[in-house]
Amino acid sequence: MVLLRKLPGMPGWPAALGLRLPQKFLFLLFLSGLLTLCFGALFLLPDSSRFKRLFLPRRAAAASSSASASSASSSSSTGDTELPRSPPAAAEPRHASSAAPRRLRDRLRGAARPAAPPAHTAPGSRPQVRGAEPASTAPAAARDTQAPSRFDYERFQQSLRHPPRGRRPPEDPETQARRMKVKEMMKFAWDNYKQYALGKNELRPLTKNGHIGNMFGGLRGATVVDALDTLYIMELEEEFQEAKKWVEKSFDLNVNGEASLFEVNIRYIGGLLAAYYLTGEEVFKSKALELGEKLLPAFNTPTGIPRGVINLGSGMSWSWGWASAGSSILAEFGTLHLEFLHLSELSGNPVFAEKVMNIRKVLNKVEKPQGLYPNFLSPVTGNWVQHHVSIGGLGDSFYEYLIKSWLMSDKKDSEAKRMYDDALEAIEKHLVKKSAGGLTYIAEWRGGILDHKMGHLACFSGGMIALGAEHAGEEKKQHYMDLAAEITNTCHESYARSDTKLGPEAFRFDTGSEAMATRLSERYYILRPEVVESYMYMWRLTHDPKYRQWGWEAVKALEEHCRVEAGFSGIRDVYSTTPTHDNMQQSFFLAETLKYLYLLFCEDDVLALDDWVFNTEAHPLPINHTNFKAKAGVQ
Ligand code: DMJ
Repeated sequence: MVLLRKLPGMPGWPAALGLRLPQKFLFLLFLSGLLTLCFGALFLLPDSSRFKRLFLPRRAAAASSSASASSASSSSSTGDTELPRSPPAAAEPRHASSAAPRRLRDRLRGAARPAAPPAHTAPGSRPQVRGAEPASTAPAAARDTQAPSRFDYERFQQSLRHPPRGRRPPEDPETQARRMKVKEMMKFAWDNYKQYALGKNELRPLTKNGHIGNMFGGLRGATVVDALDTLYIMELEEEFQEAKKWVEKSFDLNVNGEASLFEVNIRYIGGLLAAYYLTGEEVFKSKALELGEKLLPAFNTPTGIPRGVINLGSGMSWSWGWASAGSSILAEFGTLHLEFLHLSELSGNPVFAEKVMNIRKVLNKVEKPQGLYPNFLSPVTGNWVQHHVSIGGLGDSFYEYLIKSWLMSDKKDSEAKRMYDDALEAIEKHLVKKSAGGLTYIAEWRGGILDHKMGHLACFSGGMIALGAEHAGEEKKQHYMDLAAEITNTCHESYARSDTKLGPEAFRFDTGSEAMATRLSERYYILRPEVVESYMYMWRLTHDPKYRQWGWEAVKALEEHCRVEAGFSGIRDVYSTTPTHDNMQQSFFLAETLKYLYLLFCEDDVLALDDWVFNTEAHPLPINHTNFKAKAGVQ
């Protein structure tokens, strides 16, 4: 108004309209009211985030839209130097409204459909944590920023066949006591981490301080994020709230360091996704989506096969120095599928699903020696770099994610199933062997020559083969169940034959040794989960009590040799009755080892296998009973 009156040759509006003083006053009042109304309306309009970016300082606007992957990408293209550095993947179609076909978007808007009646009503079927707020009851402003995805959390909850924490504790008192013992171990591990290392990545239980390491590119709190779902499932409510509070207040994603794409995905993205699906707390979803965006530049290679290392700040990525000829690792680029489909599901942005579907395309194109998948692939040419095959380290979770992709798609992703079946057949033909003492093991393959060694990591395969056996053709079912049982038995032997009753990092079947480490450098145990993971699956799928017994042996050994004054520590030699400690409480001990042990002593409806698949860090991700939109990518 002031400006208008001063413009040369232009009288002020009221004067121009020939108004007197009281009328002028009334007119001004009316005009200022009108202006206030218009300004307010901009913020109330359905798609107001665009206007918010105009009016709010850039940083605040970016924060308000970080809940949606697509809006995050648009704010990163502003060129504002105060914003987190934008990944150079901006050319990707990220926004659901522009890139996703209408059909997909419509399916995302599940709200229009009538909600199915709840499949269960027992306590635990709804978020039980204080302050939990399902997505559909989030404040209007928060809903605005998530408009592209509109993931219907309540509908998802209703699709579950069992409450995630089950309906009742085990009836038999011994099993119940064992379950409570594992819960106590988890509380002990968490309490000590909280006291001495909260915000660091791991606890050093001997020196009572934190460890940061260089695997997570400056991200902190690996133990917090890895522990969230275990705390929730074990009903450690207070501890869960402590962990959640840390994520809300202190989990900073604006970091600038070199991260392992694989580790960030399985621990952080997997942990956050699981925490979101279990509780409906928006903070977990928005952090997972924001972090997922930061991983995308790793896929900018000639083939789309991601490189192993990424700087989360600059988006630059490269291959591990130790990986031959700049290659990418099978178990790393092959262990993204489950999490990335969920990122697309929750964000409404198909880009994540597209990235992992492309990996599959490349793998299907390249020739497999004897039907096997070597561990090193060039992200430039899409060819194998070395013919080393292993179901342990470097290969392991690639196979795991094939069968789990099929299960997670509610058995619709037949391509994944076919790839798994073919891979397992080749593994059985070329790598599965029987020792002189009758133990079945899976050897490693180096250009056609067998290395008769099995790593602790390879012991997850008992559980995986059992999980797949359930769904194999009639003629193969029993055969695969037997194979799974034999491998799990061999892994148990590697524990039983040590002085601590804990297994070594690798054990061999050559030079007269059977299921024992022969090299000093392979005698350590770092609280790994794979053996008890297989016990858990074998128990669930056979109900043979020996698996619970073996799990209990592991609990006792952990208590005796790994529990120290301020937490749990790995040990350097499983064959020593007085082992020295490595002073490290790994985050996967809380995410996996203790979770699988706990589930071993639960009823089958706790994180039931017909509702959930576990990612390779034991974070539960839901099976797509309600027709996840990302499945379109699969088709
Ligand atoms: C975990 O981080 C995951 O299970 C991964 O797949 C392999 N190794 C560790 C635990 O041993």
